[in-house]
Amino acid sequence: MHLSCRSKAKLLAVTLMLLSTVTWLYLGVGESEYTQASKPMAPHYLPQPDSRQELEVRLQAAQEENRKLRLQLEDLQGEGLEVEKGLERDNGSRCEQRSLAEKCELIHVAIVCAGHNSSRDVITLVKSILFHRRNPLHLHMITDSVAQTVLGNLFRTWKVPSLHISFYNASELKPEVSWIPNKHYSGIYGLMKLTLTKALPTDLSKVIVLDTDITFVTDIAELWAIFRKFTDQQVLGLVENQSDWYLGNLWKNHRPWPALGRGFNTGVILLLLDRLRAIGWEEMWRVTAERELMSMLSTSLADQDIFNAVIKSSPSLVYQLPCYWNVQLSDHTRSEQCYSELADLKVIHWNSPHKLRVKNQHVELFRTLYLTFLEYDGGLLRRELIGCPNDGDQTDSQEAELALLDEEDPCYDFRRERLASHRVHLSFLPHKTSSADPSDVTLVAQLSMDRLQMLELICRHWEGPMSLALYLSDAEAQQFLRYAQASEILQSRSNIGYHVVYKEGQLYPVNLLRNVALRNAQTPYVFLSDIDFLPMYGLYENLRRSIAEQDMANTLKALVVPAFETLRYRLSFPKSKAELLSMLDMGALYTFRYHVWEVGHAPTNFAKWRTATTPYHIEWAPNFEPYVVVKRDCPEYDQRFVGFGWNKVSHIMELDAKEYEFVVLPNAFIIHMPHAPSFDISKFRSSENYRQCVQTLKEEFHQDLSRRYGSRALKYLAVQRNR
Ligand SMILES: *[C@@H]1O[C@H](CO)[C@@H](O)[C@H](O)[C@H]1NC(C)=O
Ligand SMILES: *[C@@H]1O[C@H](CO)[C@@H](O)[C@H](O)[C@H]1NC(C)=O
Ligand SMILES: *[C@@H]1O[C@H](CO)[C@@H](O)[C@H](O)[C@H]1NC(C)=O
Ligand SMILES: CC(=O)N[C@H]1CO[C@H](CO)[C@@H](O)[C@@H]1O
Repeated sequence: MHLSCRSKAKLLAVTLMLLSTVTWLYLGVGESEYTQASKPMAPHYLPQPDSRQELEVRLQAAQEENRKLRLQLEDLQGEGLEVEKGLERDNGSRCEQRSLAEKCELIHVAIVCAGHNSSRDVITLVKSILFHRRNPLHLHMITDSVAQTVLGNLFRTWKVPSLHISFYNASELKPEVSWIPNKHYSGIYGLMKLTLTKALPTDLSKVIVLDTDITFVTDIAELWAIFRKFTDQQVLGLVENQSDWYLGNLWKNHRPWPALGRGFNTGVILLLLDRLRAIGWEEMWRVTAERELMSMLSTSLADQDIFNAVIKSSPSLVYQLPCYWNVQLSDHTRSEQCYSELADLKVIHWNSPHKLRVKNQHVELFRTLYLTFLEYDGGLLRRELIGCPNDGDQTDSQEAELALLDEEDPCYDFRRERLASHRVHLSFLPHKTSSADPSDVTLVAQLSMDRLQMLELICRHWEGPMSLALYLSDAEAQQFLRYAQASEILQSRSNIGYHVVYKEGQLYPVNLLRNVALRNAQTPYVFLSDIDFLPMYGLYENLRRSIAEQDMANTLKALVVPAFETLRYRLSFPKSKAELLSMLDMGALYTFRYHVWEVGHAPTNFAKWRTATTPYHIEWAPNFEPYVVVKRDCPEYDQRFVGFGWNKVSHIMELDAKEYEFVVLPNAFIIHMPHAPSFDISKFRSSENYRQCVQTLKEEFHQDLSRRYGSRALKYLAVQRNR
């Protein structure tokens, strides 16, 4: 079937509109569910039964959408190519004939990225590039320390084949541009684009430079191919600025930097690095900037002003790119005039700190495109086969390990889950925990979407730092972002690290999540809690004092915080130990899991705790799983335990094997709030196979312990045999 370009554009539009409806419906449900929780609440807890099932259903719907969208977009691309081939012959088309890069040619892209917000934005850009690309890619990231940590970790865990990443330290480039006064929101980082000839490796001859607020609608290889059209003089490929800024007539006495006509936009740049180096680019922009600054005092548009001033003096340096390579959506632009057909559109540039709130007749469509990539399952992008040599060895070794697994093994699902590689986005929201307190302690916990409403509650009970791992899909991560940004309570806190672990596979990777939260705590001590617990008021202060009093720095101790539970959805939270004890006597509270799993906390010795006024030592016993405060460098959780069962018990056992001393705190407590049973618990209760598998994993864990800790660990094997 041959579609004309016009019908191709229409099909694209219809597809996206349809998707947009689904997306907003989907988000709408999510929002109404959480607005309830964002209202101020007394220390009561409102249950959300069935939310898990709803979530499952919604998730499946979203995944289905992802799949459909992908197929549709791929169809369009396939047809597009055929159409274009046909048109080459019979001429007279509005579709630009497209020439691509060589097959398997490595495409280089440079991006300056600093801070938490840009680290999030750039992922959407990268997803849109990966979605359309057919070539191996090398990303050159100029980053500050925040972005380097976030993105370094993200790409390492993402494991996209045929994607190479290099990081360059932005702090080291600062002196090159910090002398330039600048008023643009991109700050000093925008100016760093001027220094790329120096910052990037000298053997790199050309690079595409992109702002973080860009979305690709086509294969980046098409843009790369344009380098071939440069004449001998040309070193920069740029799109004209689509606003009237540089015409200098926006308001009275508006005096922009000098530019050729409307000037050029630097959101998308083709940089011919080797020739720029040869003509002395560095000297050229510096001299120009110094000269202009004598009369201009500062730049308004950062690097863009300087690029334009250089071009004004040497117009022959520029290859003017067709404007659809950078459709700029900012306040006073005339972006619609740029493309006559939606199908011509190649790159959308949001071009404003207030993304998505700009005027353009197609803005709904653009918004949908943007949201699509925002929520697109990044995991799908790693399965793309590029078919070029040296496609990521990582995937090969992972596949080799997977291949070794026996599918007949009743624990196959567990073992496979353990090999799954989850993308991890550390510090999804800005935060800083810099504390000089040597006794400082971070609350460590993990959660998924259905426990989001606990965050504000915990914030009311714990003012100290928190490190939280969130298990989310890409779409849920955006819901979480909106939730967090709308919550006054969460916004008022800068000491919470939210680390997103993206969903993959069928089983809940509980210990992976705990380890992500644990490893990314930034204080010397951690309180290993669970998201369903509310700490007593003042626990943060209490723990820091206890850490100092117990000389935790010079001893190997685990401080036990006794755990209680309420089965009541509305609980007036006890303000003191005395109040707690009387509620215990009245049956408003119980010791944790009293009815279902008493052994889990029995060693805490609640009878003794009632009257204790000083910390007391207790002995480990089988199945003990208390909530403890330990040094941050404690052993990690064993990730073979996924889903429900034995995930915490194994950790406490290992602390015991390492000879941690368990000490119960007499004036500290936490209370578990009720909730509907989680998905994995139901599975555990209903499946004989699941239980047997946990048993098998337990045995393997015991064997590992004795291997690592020798005769000391024999007691665990003995315990197991006696059961
Ligand atoms: C191709 O298009 C050009 C410009 O639209 C036109 O002048 C030319 O006659 C066309 N050639 C053929 C073979 O149709
Ligand atoms: C990051 O984004 C948030 C929400 O949009 C905003 O309030 C904050 O100022 C941004 N931070 C920086 C450093 O731009
Ligand atoms: C980047 O450079 C700065 C200044 O030279 C240095 O303090 C910092 O540790 C470097 N960061 C990384 C991640 O190498
Ligand atoms: C690339 C670009 O759009 N540059 C500037 C053009 O002018 C507007 C002002 O109207 C600036 O906001 C843009 O940054």
